[in-house]
Amino acid sequence: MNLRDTERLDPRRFMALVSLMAGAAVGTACSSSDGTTAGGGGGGSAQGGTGGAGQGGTGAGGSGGTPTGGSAGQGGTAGTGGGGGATCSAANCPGCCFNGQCQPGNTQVACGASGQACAPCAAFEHCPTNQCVINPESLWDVVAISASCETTTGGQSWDTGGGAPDLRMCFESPQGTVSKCTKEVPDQFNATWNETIAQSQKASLLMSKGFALALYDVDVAASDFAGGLWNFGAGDLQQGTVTGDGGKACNLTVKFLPK
Ligand SMILES: [Ca+2]
Repeated sequence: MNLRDTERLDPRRFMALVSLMAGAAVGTACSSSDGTTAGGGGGGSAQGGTGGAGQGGTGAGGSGGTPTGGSAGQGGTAGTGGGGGATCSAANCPGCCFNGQCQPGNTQVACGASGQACAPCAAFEHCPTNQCVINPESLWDVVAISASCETTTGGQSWDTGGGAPDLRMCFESPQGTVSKCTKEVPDQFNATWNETIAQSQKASLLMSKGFALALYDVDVAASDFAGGLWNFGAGDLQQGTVTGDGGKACNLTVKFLPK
């Protein structure tokens, strides 16, 4: 049918024909629309399937092989490094060695230098320069242990009319200023006290020159200086027990006890 045919149609048939053509057009449009939708849906499914398969394949390939192999190789290298650590020594470690590993070597619990084995310091020590030294803040008790005197002092008898000295030991801080003394042991050339005459003294004070331990022969008029110890150093504190006479007739023994 063409328009020339429709020109010969009577109006009623023409309208019927127009309605029929409109219906066909709508039908075609609906059919076309459905097809397109169905096609689109199908495409979407196809794309989803392809995408999923592709990703799955890629993932399996990635995790499966080559990267894992590479990691294993690195593990082997690390093992070699551990072997090197086992030979921690002065050649490769300025600090100290612990379990084959080089440590800084400047802590109270792991102190040392030049590849030495790490060692802990005593509680009264610290390790600022890779060796254990007295911590100036550490606290100590000072114990008067004993004294032992010659029978004369400077060729003279100890007391008027002869006899032995009357001994007591004193903690002086600063030197020359008596802080605390032991009890007096009268008329003896030797005395033993084991008395604490200073408590909780800082090492920084004990290692200074402003502190002394002095032994006196107690007299009614004025006590005579009979021996003394002063100018203590870190070695004295580490040694603990110190004996000396200060150039006088009596030896005295003291002990430093860390708190
Ligand atoms: Ca006396």
